[in-house]
Amino acid sequence: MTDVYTPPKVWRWAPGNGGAFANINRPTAGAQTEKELPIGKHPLQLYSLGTPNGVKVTVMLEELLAAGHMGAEYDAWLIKIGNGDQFGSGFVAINPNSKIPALMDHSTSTPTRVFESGAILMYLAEKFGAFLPMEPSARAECLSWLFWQMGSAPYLGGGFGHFYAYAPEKFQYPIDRFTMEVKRQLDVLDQRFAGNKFVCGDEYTVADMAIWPWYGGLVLFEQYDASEFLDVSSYKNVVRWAKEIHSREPVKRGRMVNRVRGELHEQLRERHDVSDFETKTQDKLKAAE
Ligand SMILES: N[C@@H](CCC(=O)N[C@@H](CS)C(=O)NCC(=O)O)C(=O)O
Repeated sequence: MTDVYTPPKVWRWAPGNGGAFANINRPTAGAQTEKELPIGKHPLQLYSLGTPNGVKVTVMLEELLAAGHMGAEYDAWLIKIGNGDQFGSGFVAINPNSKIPALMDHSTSTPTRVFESGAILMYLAEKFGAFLPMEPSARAECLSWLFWQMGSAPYLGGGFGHFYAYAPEKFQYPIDRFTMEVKRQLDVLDQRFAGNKFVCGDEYTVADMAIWPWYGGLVLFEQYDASEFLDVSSYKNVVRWAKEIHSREPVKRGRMVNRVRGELHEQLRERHDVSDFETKTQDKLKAAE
């Protein structure tokens, strides 16, 4: 590193010092604009975007529906975080932390808000009695991996992804620091999947749904353009598990919802009905224009 930064006594915000996310990030919380959220016809209203944190929840909802839990029908509304939708008053009322995903359950006597993807997965698993074991030891194992993901992914996204892919300049120190950590995490998973079909054992659970969009994205979908840099193909057990999860139809559908990047036929920007997968993907909407 050539430039040496000496921190001032007191840090002060200068608009624009947030790198790639400078336009939307600031050091304060709370609503910045008055904006109500739309409410659709289904019991569950999801306000999200097809990032790894968003995909966890749409995969869970599609899995619940595929397993016959029709109370999991949902409307998925698009929150454009690049435009600052997460700072509208309606969104902040559901998530004071202004981050997707956020869920409202209108089937309870007064609507229930849930934010943080791990909390949403647990809420849905408990509400429908699915994808989270009941037996205490198996449940503890599952929750351990679910919370492992919640603690680990910020090193992958906020640490490695930010400094390797998004930071305005490449600095060796943070890239070394977070690459080492992400490779360690991949090795944790690789060792786990050496003897287990799914992360908690034989059963597919919310922990797999939480881990897959992040670490599956890394080994299957060139997340951060880092496959070669991280030598992801050497984590053979993670690749085997990631492919197995991706072969599930509900996972394929969940990955399409609120997606705004990639192939047009894989982008279902808003989902209000199961038929939308056939009729409302971006390729179909564009062809009808
Ligand atoms: N721990 C949170 C993280 C959520 C999160 O970081 N969401 C990002 C998109 S993946 C976001 O909404 N960012 C908007 C912002 O930072 O203003 C969760 O798992 O729900």
